[in-house]
Amino acid sequence: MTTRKYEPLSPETVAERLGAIDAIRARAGDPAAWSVREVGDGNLNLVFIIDGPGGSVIAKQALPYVRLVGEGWPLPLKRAFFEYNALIRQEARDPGSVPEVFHFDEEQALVVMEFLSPHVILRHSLMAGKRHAGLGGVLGRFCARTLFRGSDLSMKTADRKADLALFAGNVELCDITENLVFSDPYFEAEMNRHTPQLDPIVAELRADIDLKIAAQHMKSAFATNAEAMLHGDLHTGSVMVSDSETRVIDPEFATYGPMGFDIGMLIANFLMAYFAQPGHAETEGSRADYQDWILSVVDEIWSEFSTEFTRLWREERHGILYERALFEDQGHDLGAEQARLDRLAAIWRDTLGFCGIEMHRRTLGLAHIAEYDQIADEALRAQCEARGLRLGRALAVRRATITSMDEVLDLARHINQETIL
Ligand code: SR1
Ligand code: MG
Repeated sequence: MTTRKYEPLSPETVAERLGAIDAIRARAGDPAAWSVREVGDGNLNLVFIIDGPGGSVIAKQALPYVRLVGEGWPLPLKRAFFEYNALIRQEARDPGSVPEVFHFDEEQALVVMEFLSPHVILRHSLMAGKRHAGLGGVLGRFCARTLFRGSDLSMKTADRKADLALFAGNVELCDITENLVFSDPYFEAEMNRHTPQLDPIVAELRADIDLKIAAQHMKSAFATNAEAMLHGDLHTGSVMVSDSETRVIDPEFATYGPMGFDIGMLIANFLMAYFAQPGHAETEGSRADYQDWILSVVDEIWSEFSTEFTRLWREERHGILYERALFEDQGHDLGAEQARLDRLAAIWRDTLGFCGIEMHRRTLGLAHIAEYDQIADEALRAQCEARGLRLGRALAVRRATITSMDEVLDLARHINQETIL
């Protein structure tokens, strides 16, 4: 396989092309008995489940274009290289949080990894109204560990700079984020789409100078503040859950950027799932308790992130920043704590800013969320989306004055009661 020129796999060719690879045979057994399905439902790649007599594995292969749009939008295959490199770093930084990688082939843009079963994509669970104990804790700790341990707070200078250079090559995927997330929602970009009933609100948002400035400030932070290795696309479609376990998948957008980007994007997707619940309720109001649960997960993500970040700051701050020689070693423990609080406050502001912008782009841009899109009743869908847009605007523009998660959650509850359209 390694000597062969890149060629997309198909269910019919997988056994012949991958059957000789020991790492895969060891998990799936005799290739003659494999059964292969293509199950990719994301925006970019091919994903195959290989079921064999020995077990199942996932083979994920990049396509040379954006699957969602087609061959008219070419995209380099090297994103598989960034995904592989991110996965092995995330596993080292937060063991057990991501699927185990069994095989990587750079030429074929192919990562073969653990098949997570009986896990489902979290987004589907959020539409079905299913709860997962401990979810916010796992995700908050994942953010704290991968972000802290992938930053100057933890890494030695040579490793940090080598990784910064490595992930700086993920140019095209950063370009997608820079355009699709931070700019396209705020003008009539070609690939945008939105629910027609939102027209007046969309016009208002596109005329909102404070909002456009906020979006560009956040874009500037994304493009210039190389604070930590990010997952880069941490939404609820990048999380798989079972009754007892949560795993994070799909880090092909990995890059160095501000910590608040991952946390903000993640929280935004929970908040949109919150506003979407009336569109999935069995009877009117039947999802009220479930909405409370979603907000409790948001609360837990931030509180667990802060707690774990604090622990790591005190126990693992061995990188190039805020050296102990300047603080604890001189008896200035309180100074180290002050610096930690300053850093957490900056991450919080970024988190709110990125959260607000993500809520806009998933409603107005090219890439939407199933929680909204699957609401068949357009008027109801628009009402849910309008609430998300309103909260998104408040978080992005007022990110410097909203100082607690309680304020965010109260705002969400309040907006959830409003009739906007
Ligand atoms: C063209 S790619 C559109 C979106 O899909 C990915 O999941 C990212 O979120 C990207 O912005
Ligand atoms: Mg993805």
